[in-house]
Parts: sequence; C-alpha cells; structure tokens
Amino acid sequence: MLKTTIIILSFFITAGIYSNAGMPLKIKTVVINSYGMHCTGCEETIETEIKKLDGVKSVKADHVNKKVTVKYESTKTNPNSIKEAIKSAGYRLEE
Ligand SMILES: [Cu+2]
Repeated sequence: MLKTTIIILSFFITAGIYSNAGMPLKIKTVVINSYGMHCTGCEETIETEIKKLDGVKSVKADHVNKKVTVKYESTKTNPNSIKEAIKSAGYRLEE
C-alpha cells in the first residue's frame, strides 16, 4: 500500500518536472549599443537583418539613442549572434 503510494507520487513528481522543462519559452531581452545609424532606414536595415535569426521574437532599433533592443528565445539564439547580425548589416558595436 505504502509502496503503491510512493510509486504514484513519484510518477506525478516526474511528470511535473518534465512538463516544466518542456513548456515555458525562455524569452530574454538584450539591449545592444549600435553605432552608425542615421535614420529610420538604418533602423529597418538592422531590424531586418536581426529578424533573420531563428528565435528572435521582436527587435526595435533606435538611431537616436543608438540602441537595439531584442527579445529572443535563449534556447535558439544569443547576444553574440545578434551582434554579428548588426555587424553584417553594416553597423558598429563601438563608437
Ligand atoms: Cu539611415
């Protein structure tokens, strides 16, 4: 009887662990300083390049404040890949 209870309990605990591991998306936000943007056209160029990355949920480039804000799934991409995308769009990470 006790053994059965333990088996049933451990089943539920295990099921709980797996559903937690599989379910929630890990969305992170990163703000990257980016230089060389002069207008909204530049913002669009950077945004288009970053959106090509798998796992990017949203991207907002801001040429006035020289920042690019990106929401991404941390299991699919990372800040380094986003920085590479900014560089291949023709913009700089340092002033
Ligand atoms: Cu421009």
